[in-house]
Amino acid sequence: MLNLDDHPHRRYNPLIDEWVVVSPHRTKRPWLGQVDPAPSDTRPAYDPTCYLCPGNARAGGVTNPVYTTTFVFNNDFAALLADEFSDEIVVGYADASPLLRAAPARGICRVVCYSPRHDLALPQLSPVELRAVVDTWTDQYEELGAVPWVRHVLIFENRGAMMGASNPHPHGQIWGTEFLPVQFAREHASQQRYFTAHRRDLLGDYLALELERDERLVCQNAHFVALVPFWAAWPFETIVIARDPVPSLTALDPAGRDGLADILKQLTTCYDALFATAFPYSMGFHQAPTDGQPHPAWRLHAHFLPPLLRSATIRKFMVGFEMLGEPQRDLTPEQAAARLRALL
Ligand code: H2U
Ligand code: ZN
Repeated sequence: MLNLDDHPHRRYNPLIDEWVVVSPHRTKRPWLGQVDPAPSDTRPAYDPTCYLCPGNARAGGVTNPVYTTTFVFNNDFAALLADEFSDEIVVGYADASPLLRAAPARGICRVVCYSPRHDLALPQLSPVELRAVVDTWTDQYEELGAVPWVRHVLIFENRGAMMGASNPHPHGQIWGTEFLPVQFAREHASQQRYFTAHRRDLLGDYLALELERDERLVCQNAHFVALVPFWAAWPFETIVIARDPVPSLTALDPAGRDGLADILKQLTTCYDALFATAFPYSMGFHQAPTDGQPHPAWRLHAHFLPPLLRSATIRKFMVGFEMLGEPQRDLTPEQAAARLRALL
């Protein structure tokens, strides 16, 4: 029988219909790589040169208000524009070869500062402050989703220079788009397919399995569960799943919002403790498209995709086989979950 703790194998990711190679036998190999000390991270509460701190000028020339809670603004260097659309453009593409396809991409890009404090991050925010972040995300999902042509809203955060964050001030981004981005579209299709076949939602069934097996759970509360998915590609990747069949942030009641704030604090605290560093990651929420339709196939969840593997400076590279073949990991998701759980 295939022993998932010992034998090289592949695991299936039903959310995006992809496979990942797991090589558990390799975690026993000797490690000769260097382990560097964690980079020191001492920041002032206010940085006069930070373009996100209250009262400071941004690169675009606008001055931030002296905000005291969260603060949202339109990205001064937005990747997508709201007015970049006309029938003329679309007609132009109609003549192109199927091998030279293009499509208009309309969008609204915003930046959300989580706190006026330059030196804090999600794990250091108080439950009340974290709840304000959850409320802001929810309002933004609702507001951008209400724009008639916006069909999808992605709330995400790049944390740390390793993940390309341009500034350590605690912040994330929100992109409302007319198109459904590919990763989201895959999850959308998978969840729809599953719901059509079973009349139950994919992540609800998956969560029930994980709660029963108790092998990959990291932390939980009455409203959310954080776990290392069976098919995790990044070493310490996690997924945060709503216990109730809520398709989006807007469907959470006040207790659910507090629950989300709490699970984010628990999980990011574990992460920072793992390698005694401000743990870098890309994280983001997947939720129902904003097309005004009911979405019973959808369950609100967040993905945390952190690159670190062995220490504050030794990361997993998704290169070679991963880029040209499919993702590969050594540490098993079960081992990763046990290590994170031990830090609670
Ligand atoms: P990241 O750290 O995740 O890259 O997000 C920072 C965003 O902030 C980035 O998209 C925007 C950048 O365009 N930005 C402004 O809108 N105004 C500024 O003054 C600097 C950065
Ligand atoms: Zn700042």
